[in-house]
Amino acid sequence: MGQKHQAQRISSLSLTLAVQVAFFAAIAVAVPAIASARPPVNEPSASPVLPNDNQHPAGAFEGSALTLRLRAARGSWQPEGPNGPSLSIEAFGEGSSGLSVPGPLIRVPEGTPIVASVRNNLDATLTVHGLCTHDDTPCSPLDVPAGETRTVTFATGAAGTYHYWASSFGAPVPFRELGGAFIVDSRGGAIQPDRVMVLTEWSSLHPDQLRQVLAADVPDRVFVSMHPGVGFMINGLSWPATERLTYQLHDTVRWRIVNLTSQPHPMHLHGFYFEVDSQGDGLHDQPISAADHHSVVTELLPAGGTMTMTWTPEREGNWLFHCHIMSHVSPQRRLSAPTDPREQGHASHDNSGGMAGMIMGITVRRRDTAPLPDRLIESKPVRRLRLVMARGAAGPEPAFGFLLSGDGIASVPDRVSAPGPALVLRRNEPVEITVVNHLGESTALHWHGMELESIYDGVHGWSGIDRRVAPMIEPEESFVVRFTPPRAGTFIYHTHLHDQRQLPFGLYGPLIVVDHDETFDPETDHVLIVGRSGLDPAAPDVLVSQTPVVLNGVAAPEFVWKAGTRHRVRLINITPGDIFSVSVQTSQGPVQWTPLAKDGAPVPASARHAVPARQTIAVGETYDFEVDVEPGRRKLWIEVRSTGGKWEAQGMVIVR
Ligand SMILES: [Cu+2]
Repeated sequence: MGQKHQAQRISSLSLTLAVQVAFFAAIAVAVPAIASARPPVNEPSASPVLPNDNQHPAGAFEGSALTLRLRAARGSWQPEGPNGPSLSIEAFGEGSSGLSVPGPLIRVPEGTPIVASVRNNLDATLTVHGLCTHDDTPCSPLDVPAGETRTVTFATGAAGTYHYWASSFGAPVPFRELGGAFIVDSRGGAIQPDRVMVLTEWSSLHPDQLRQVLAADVPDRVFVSMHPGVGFMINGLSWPATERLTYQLHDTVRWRIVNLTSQPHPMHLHGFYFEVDSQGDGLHDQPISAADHHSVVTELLPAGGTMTMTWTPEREGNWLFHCHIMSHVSPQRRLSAPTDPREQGHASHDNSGGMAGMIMGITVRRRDTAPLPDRLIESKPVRRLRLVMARGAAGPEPAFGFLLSGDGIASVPDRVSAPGPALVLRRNEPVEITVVNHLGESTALHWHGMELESIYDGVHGWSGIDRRVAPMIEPEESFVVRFTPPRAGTFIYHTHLHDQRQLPFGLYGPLIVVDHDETFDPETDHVLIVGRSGLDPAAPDVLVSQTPVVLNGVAAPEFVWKAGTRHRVRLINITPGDIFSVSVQTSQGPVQWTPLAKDGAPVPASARHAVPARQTIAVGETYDFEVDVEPGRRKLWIEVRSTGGKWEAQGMVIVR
């Protein structure tokens, strides 16, 4: 099967999955936060469910075949560590030994015969998915009645990153904790060291409630009305209890990410680019050919999807890998003691950076013999800028924004800009930005996509080296950030406070880096930055999807583009948690554009050709396109829709 055909097949499979899980789509952004303070009471007799770091394959070899004995049972799980709440959940274990989240790791060389038995110690029939050969044949689920055991024998199929999962209430997609990674290593050749991360999603709803959700016309509304607690975990733990990964400078880091949740997750790596080596749907895995490789800082992992990624830590210090959907990482996802967003200013003393949920912390250490990491070359003239974070117009809700001044900025602005102004830097030119906080509340500022030193990365209480970590920027204080952008492209600056308030109040802006010989010409270079504005008045602590989507800060912006010339469009999504489809079109449908870059890195040559101007973009992603606008007057429309087709915002472009 051809590369392209295969890729299409995978994306259509993902699409089917996406349709199946549409009822879950709005759940995580709409969950009332404080409800998560009520986890179910621990069952005193329940066996413990331990986190699984996926470093020890399950099963035993009998001859050349792997014999695997899975057991499903109810147990007691502490995803926030030994001091956190105990949750009664259904989980898999191996043989008669302990239960774990994720379930036991299945990891075998390609071609290994597998004899897998599943013992069901739950009180309902268990439907098990994914215990199949990974090839083009369909995978029939295995039903295991309560109290019984079923055995299947199958071959591995192709090498890749897969998963298995089960449900005791007929869930149509991977959901909850009954599941694990299924890795098939290539036959022959050394196995490269890697780590496997399984993402799971917990909710406090019991199976009867979930069946009601499944049967509802508007399932997310029913889900929210039940006020569930919700959590997001990596390898069975929620930040800050997640495992800390430590690497040496210049290591090659390989990760396999397995999404066993009903939600897509735009996964973002701070400070470094990564390459996506393969993408799959749990049953199939498609390697990405070397010619199609490209570097990203954020990759959208579909619900039930998998990816394999590689990166190289080039600078020491503390870094993060996390989902960029705010409600998957906000402090409201803490099950033990959800933090009141308004208390966030005082939370800088703990080690959570004001976050919880789907986050991994990474520490990069210097080898003794390693060359010094790139530092600001002090002998070069440094451009000095001042970026003031301030309140704008008074009203029932604060409007937050920025004032930019300094070297190369023509005049000091007389009013606060929300979102912030395009901060235009030059590649390889050192810059020093003094960030001043006049907000009247604490904040932190992250330079999204920028390859800089850890201390300047903007995660308060975490970014930095050893004990020298970035502080929270307290009211009326400032923080000086220094970096030298190594590549030209489209990036973002945004608050790193995940209190669900500062971002929609306007604390974000475009960060543009131009090459030595380029100038940023707003006549032909257009930034389209998508965000959301304000809070839902009915739920002041929680952002729900009814808040307005804004394009460059307004619902219906107007642009003037010069006719008969080539334009560049820089598309940025920095909503709290949306995945949108953005198009540029006439009444006849989308115009044509040519992809240039994603996340500030060039797209592969194979993608540089004119395509209809429509792009799916998740929060934390940026895309650059080139558009040739024909001579003559006309109108173009920039449309922002949900991936389900719902209209969200629209900009008008007058071409003349
Ligand atoms: Cu997420």
